[in-house]
Formats: sequence, C-alpha cells, structure tokens
Amino acid sequence: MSEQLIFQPSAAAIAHTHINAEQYAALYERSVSDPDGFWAEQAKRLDWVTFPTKIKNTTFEYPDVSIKWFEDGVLNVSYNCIDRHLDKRGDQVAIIWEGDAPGTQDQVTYRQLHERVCRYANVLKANGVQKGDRVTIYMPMVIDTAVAMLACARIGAVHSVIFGGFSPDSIAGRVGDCGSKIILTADEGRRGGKIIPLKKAVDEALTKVGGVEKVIVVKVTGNAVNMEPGRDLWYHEEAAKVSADCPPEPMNAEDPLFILYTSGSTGKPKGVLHTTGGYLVYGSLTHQLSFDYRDGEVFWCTADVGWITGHTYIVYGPLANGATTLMFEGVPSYPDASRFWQVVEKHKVNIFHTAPTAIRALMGAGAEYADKYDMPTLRLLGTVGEPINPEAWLWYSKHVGKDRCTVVDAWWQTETGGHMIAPFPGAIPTKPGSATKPFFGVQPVVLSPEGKLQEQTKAEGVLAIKDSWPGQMRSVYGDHQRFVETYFSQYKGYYFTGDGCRRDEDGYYWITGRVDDVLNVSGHRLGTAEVESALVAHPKVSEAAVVGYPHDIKGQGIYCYVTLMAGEQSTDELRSELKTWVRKEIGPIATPDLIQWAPGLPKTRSGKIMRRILRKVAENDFGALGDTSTLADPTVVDDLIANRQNK
Ligand code: 6R9
Repeated sequence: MSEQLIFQPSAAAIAHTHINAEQYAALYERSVSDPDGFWAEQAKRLDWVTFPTKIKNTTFEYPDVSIKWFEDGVLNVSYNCIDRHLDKRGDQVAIIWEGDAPGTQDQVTYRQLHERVCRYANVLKANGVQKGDRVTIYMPMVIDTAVAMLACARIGAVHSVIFGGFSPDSIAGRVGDCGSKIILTADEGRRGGKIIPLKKAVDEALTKVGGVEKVIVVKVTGNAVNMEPGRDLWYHEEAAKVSADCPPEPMNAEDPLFILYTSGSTGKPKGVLHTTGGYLVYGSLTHQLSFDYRDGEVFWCTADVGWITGHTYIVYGPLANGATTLMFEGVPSYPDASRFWQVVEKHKVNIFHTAPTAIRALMGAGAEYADKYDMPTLRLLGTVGEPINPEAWLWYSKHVGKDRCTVVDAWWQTETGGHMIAPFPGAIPTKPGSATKPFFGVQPVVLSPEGKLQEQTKAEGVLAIKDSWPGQMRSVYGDHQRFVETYFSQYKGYYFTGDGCRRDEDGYYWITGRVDDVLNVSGHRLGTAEVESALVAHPKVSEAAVVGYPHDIKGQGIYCYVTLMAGEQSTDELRSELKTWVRKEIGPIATPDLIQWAPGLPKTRSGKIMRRILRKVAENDFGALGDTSTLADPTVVDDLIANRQNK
C-alpha cells in the first residue's frame, strides 16, 4: 500500500533547490562515468594548500582493497570550517547551543569559534599532543566539544569521540585500542534533567587501561569532581596559559582525521578510520545538497556528536559550508514532548534532522505537542539512523512539517562518512519509508544472499556498493585486515553494507534493516556479540544468545536468551540484576528489554547456535521456524516457544 504513495516536490522546494531533476540525472551519470572529472570539480568547494592532481585511486579487489582520494592534495579541516569564513561571515553565528534546561543557551560566531579552537589547540600542544597522536574525547553536548574536535583537526591530531552514554569498560577498550595518551572530558554532563558523571566514568576507565598521561577537564556543571594530581588538569586553567594564535597544520588529504568506534557483527567495536580530504568534500557536499542548505539558514541535527551523524552533520559538514548549526544538550521529552518544537521556534530553525525513534516516541506522546507550534521557518525535515515506518514518516510530515516541508530520509553509515541514498529535495519525489535514490558517485547494487547480482530494476536482497566514494572509511584503525575481511570478503568486488533492501520498479531503495548480527536500537548500533559477552561475564550465566525483535519505539528491542550455571535460580530479581549488569558493562543503550531463561539453546550438531530460530521466537513468528531437523536437540525449540517473554 505505502509503496503507492508518492509525494512530488513542492513548488517551494523546486524554487529553492540547487539541483533540479534533470541536473540530478545528468550529474549522477557524470559522477559515475567520470568520477575523476566530477570529483576534481567538487574538490574546489574546499580551500586547499595544494590542490590535488590525483583524484581517485581505489580498488575493492579482495584482498588488495585500497582507498585513496585526492592523495596529493594538502589542506586543513579546521581552516576550511572556520578561517576561510572569517572575512565574509566572521560575525555570523557558527554554533547555537541550546541547553538541557529550557532558558539556558549560548552561541559563538565564526570569529569567536576561531579564537576558541586556536586556544584549545594550543592547550593540546602545550600538553604534548603532536600531529598523528590520538586524542579521546568523552564530552557532553556543549560547544567545547565541537571546539575540541576542531582543535584536534587544526594540529593534525586524530580524535576519537566516545558517546557520553558509554560505560567505563567501553571507554577503556576504546582508549586502549587506539593508544590514546590524553582524554578530553568534562566534570559532568546534563541530559533530560539528569546529571551524567563523565569525569567519574573516566576515572574508573583509567583503572582498567594504562598509557593515559593527561586528562583535561572542562567545567560544565561546576560540581566537585576528583582531580588526580599530575594527571588531571582543568581546561580553563590551561587555556589561560596559552595564546589564541595557532596556525593550521597542513595535512595530506589521506592523513587520518578521526576514529569512531562502531559495532559490528563480531568481536569488539571497530575503530572506523576517516581521513581528511575525501571526508570533508563528501560531508560538505552532502550537507549542502541533501538538505538543500542555503546561506543564512539555521540547521539543526539532534544527534549526539558521539555518533557519525553528529560528526558530519553537526560539526564538519555545516561548518565547512559556513552554516549556523544548532547543538542541543537535551532530549526530546524533557521537560515535555514539545521541547523540540519550542527550540525550532525559538531559534528559527529552517532544517531539522532527527531519528525515527524520536519521531515514534513523540508520535506516541500525542500530536498536540507538535500541533501547538506553527514553526513557520521550517522548510525541510530529515530522518536518519534506521528504517522509518511509513506511519511515522507521514506523522512527521503532517504534524511537524505541516504538509509543507520536504522529508529527507537519508540512508548511510558510520563507514560511509556521509549520506549515500537520499532524495535530493526539489528533484526527487519521495515515498514514505524509502530513502529513494543514490547520491552522486554512489552505485548501489542488490545482490542475492549468495552474491548474485540482481540486474532487473525490481529486486530484493542485500545492499552492496560497487565503487568507492570520497567519504568512505579507509581502514579499521590498526587492523587493515579486519577492514578488508569485514566489508569486502563476503561479496567479492563490492563494499558490503550489512543491510538488506528492496528496489522497486521505479528504482527506489527501501532499506529493510541489518542482515548481520548487528542490532539497531533507537538508531544506535550494537553487536549481539557485545551484549552476549557482557551477559556471560556475569558469574551466574553459563551461556547467552541475543537477538533483536520489533519494538514500537526503539525500532528493535534487545531479546536475550540466558542459560544459567547449574544450581542457579531463575528469579525475577536475577533478571533485573542482569539488566543492570549489562547496562553497567556497556552503557544504558545496551540494557536488555526481555530476558528469557533458556535451559538449552538451539544448536546444530557442530555446536553453532541457530540464531534464525531465536529470532523467529523473539518475533513471535512460530509458523516460520523453518527446518529444525539439523538441531542436536530439536525439543529445546518447544521449550523456547512455551517460555517466550512479552514484557
Ligand atoms: C548514519 C548512521 C548505520 C545503520 C545502517 C542501517 C541503519 C541508517 C537509515 C538506516 C534505514 C535509513 N540506517 N540510516 N536504515 N533507513 N535512513 O545511522 O550510522 O550508526 O553506523 O548506523 O543504520 O542499518 O547500516 P550508523
């Protein structure tokens, strides 16, 4: 039914757009038939110390995968995001900050941002940070976090931002993996009226990992925190000692810009490595075109900077384009479900960008919260992070967009650096639930699970990409082999996304979700293996298997099958203890929703857990269990069905 619904671009969107339908078709064609010519032209959007002469040098051939863009180019990301705007828009607001508590706000102009970034960069230098060093950032949603990221970029240090909701164990793992000697943090963060003890988490993490020499602490709440003499320094004291003059470091286009850890289907989170030139060309171009951004507009992306969406569409993309970007410290539901809409009106937001999970939660709270606000400045609504159900899309369009805004559903990943499939506003008609058509340079293909290329337009299978684009990740930090194996070994010659998809008769892409063991909980990626290893670390647990199941608000919920050690009692107390345990081991986003006691797990005779069956039971889809005859003990399935959890 929903596939029949098509929204043509509005007259306003057509009048506003940078790229109309004909231009999209022609430019897309050029971008894939002459990538060198196309991207050499696009590279001109940045200021280079040395403009590149070599544009694309990439191969997806297993096992020799290698990705280089603009490889003889030299530039600096912070210069492109700040300095080059100073003449024209030094006094324009670069970042608007809206605090967690209504009534708290702040802002910096491009000139003020320049001063703050230079000063922060000098603090890093004075504390021994050099080009190429890894700097961990574990900070809340405050302006200083964007400043810290840009300060790293200014001196060529490689930042690794860790989302403020992650646990001490998760911090320790990430700090150890990239060998970071310095951590930038804050005393505490604020979110939804609650205090987040960031410094305390760092202190605990540092009892589990060595090598960190300095911790620089920004004062946010001002509450007392432990300061370890010789290791911990207050940012404001360090900043008072240095000048605000710090020339940008000339960087090769392929020098690392940042590492961002993300969950995969196996093992520990991977350090996704992005480099300088390609990432910024791609991030700034997608920001401009997917949102049809124009000078003077206020752009708000509600993501946390700890995720890729925050990197590309709060910080780097908008600032490279000289935009005014809004950073929000709070949550959609605090103090009530009208918070987003108040902020849109207060700061006259033109482009608003959030996640399906937030839309569904707000929809659940009732349309009246959005209906009270006219939001006359709003022009475009973005959604990202997980598949959006057509009902939520239509609600968003009607109650937030008042049937006059373009809805842009953008599919992409931490690994892709920027949008990959998304409607060009004013050029591509939208269909609720479909991310629509590929961005310039992106060649999606649909493969059968066995790897056969589906050449007909209408097709279903797994989503892979045929050739490289500039925003693509270059490697897994410190483990290139893992990069090659994870993304290029299963379907030779392609980048495998891990997502399933359908392509309809109009060539529109409909992402159906992950086909691997990655969960997407409220738009946050989580490996089932991570949750399983947290569970089995509990002394009473002998075995655990984790799958996703459909959840009204979160998209996917976390369903755990747990086998206890012999003699342990399966009580409700133990159930809540295990939930708290996982929450503490990984972070609140990993808290199990449902735990089912499983005396036995369905295993093949070779001992492999048959997740397909576990998924079906969790989904309450018993009719489709498929062949269970290869199980070592088929009777465990009856027990699993009989004891399925609902709440
Ligand atoms: C940007 C981001 C990536 C995974 C991706 C897919 C899902 C993201 C989506 C979407 C359907 C969209 N995803 N956007 N699914 N429609 N518009 O979210 O990166 O955290 O790495 O997650 O999220 O499953 O593979 P990341």
